[in-house]
Amino acid sequence: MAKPRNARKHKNKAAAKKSLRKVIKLASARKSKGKSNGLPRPSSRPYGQAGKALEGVKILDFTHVQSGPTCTQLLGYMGADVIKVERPGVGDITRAQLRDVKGADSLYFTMLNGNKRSITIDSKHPKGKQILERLIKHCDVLVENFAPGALDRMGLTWEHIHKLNPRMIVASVKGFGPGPYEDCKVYENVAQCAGGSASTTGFRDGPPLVTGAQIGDSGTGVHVAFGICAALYQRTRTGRGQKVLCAMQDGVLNLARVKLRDQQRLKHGPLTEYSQYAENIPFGEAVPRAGNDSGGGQPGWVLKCKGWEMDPDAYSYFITQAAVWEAICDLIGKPEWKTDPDYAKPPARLPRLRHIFSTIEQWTMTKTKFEVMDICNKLDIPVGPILSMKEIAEEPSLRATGTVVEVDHPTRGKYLTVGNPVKMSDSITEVRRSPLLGEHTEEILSKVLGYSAREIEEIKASGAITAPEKEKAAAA
Ligand code: CAO
Repeated sequence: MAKPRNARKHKNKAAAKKSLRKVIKLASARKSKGKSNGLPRPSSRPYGQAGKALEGVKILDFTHVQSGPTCTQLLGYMGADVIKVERPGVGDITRAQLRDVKGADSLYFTMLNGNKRSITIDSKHPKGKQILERLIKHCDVLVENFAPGALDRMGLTWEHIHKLNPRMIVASVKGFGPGPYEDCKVYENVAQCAGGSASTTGFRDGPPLVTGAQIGDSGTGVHVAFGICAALYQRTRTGRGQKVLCAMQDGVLNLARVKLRDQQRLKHGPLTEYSQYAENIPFGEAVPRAGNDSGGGQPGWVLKCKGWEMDPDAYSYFITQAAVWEAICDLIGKPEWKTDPDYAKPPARLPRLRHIFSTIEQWTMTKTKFEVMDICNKLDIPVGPILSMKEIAEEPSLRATGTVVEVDHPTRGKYLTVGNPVKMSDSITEVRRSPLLGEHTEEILSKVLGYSAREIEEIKASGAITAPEKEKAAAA
């Protein structure tokens, strides 16, 4: 039976309205997609309250000593959930190294393992392996710095990990990359020597020197953290993990690259900014040690300041930057050097740098290093006081920015640590103390991996997360 005309008209109108609404919705979705590139709209939350940069990223931290822990602590500072796996009863070897408080975790450990949770697992125990495999499935990144081959010997080859979790990023620190030394164990100073830092550090007439900054360990940890963040970003497109490797030799060389620059410059003549040139001492085939010469194009040197006779750190670094040469001449009472052809232009000054710096030192010795800083900075002359670790520890501005942080610890009390040196306006770092050995074992087994209370009791009884009494006693 035919419908009444009115009813049909009504239905057509409603359908037309519906399809119009659909078109408008589609168009506006396309429009907003086009505007935001398909990415989330900017958060309306105030800066610093929209979570942390790496929130949601889960790190299986299989690191020890310094290089790996530096990396995972930085990731923790950025908001990642870092689960540190340690050997039952012993833990990271640094817990007991260079101990200053009897029975408490050392500063070596506590200052490199903040913002982490600790679980003890015997990775060679069959049940321990099962737990590790669950962690691999749960986490985004595995970071390790075992000796070459150790991870494979645990049965955790790249192929196996990738099969368990194709999205997992496996990041490693090793001493050397593929080549003649790839199987060697490496510590900080070995890397400084192999990466070109030691041969170019120190005074020309002395032996090679290692630096106080841990460029081999901590420096490589920073490089790996960078690699992990890049791999996480790439994974958003590819959907798969990858291996990330930074060899300590390569990390040090990256930081010493200006010396490889100078090695190549040597072919074209002497390195005129090195004091050796001013002293008329011929250059050999390799970049020499340059004492306190500046590594850049502006000559510099360390100069004594008032009190140097008693205070080993009463020194200032002074840079004779060409742009402020006239101000330097006025400051040190040598206005005639502004026009003297032997001093007025940088190339003329190069053979006279020794005399120039000793003349400037006559002036700096009349001032404290902080007075030198105040006076010179007003004139735009680049200088730097040689700060002792005591001065750095007590410096209020470093406390205010969170670069030096005091943390409370249940067994050792308060200690200072270095907070996040990278400041971000929308990812604020809260520094948390390092965990006690195995402090979060049960929490991770139950809340992260979903083991039941009965299963946890079985795991405990199996010996996979607890150490034999002998080992516990040795570690205490
Ligand atoms: N359960 C059971 N066994 C564990 C374990 C756990 N949770 N964690 C580690 N182990 C085992 C490893 O499997 C390894 O056993 P195998 O030798 O049988 O394979 C053993 O502990 C020792 O590991 P390691 O060889 O890495 O440690 P080491 O003290 O002998 O060497 C270091 C230390 C740093 C020289 C070496 O790890 C290395 O060269 N790492 C790479 C470079 C690096 O990071 N160096 C910087 C260190 S900071 O100065």
